[in-house]
Amino acid sequence: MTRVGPYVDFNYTEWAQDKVFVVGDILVFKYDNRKHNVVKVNGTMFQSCTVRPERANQALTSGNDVINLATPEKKWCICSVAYHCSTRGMKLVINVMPSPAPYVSLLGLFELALKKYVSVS
Ligand SMILES: [Cu+2]
Repeated sequence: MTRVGPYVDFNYTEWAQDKVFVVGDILVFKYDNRKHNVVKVNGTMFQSCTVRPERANQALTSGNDVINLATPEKKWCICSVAYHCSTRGMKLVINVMPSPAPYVSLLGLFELALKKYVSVS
């Protein structure tokens, strides 16, 4: 489980840089919901810190928001309150990697192939 604090003036991009997120991880945003929110946005909205109304309606506002990282993709989240995103650094982008499971089965295939080769020779 990875926790992201409710910090303003904190460099989330830097914080996320050395963290590896994989499918199955859970991202928890804990914050004072009278001051902040969490909006999932796309890359363009992330860059400009603007949120289209339809996204704003889907803002997470519980103060204890759980995001299941279910698919390998880039995820962008910002706080859309006041200028928290553009001037206080409340924006987070992470890269969700595929879960290690496929590599395990690939290794299994490789071992099978290796055994077959050995038995033939
Ligand atoms: Cu905020």
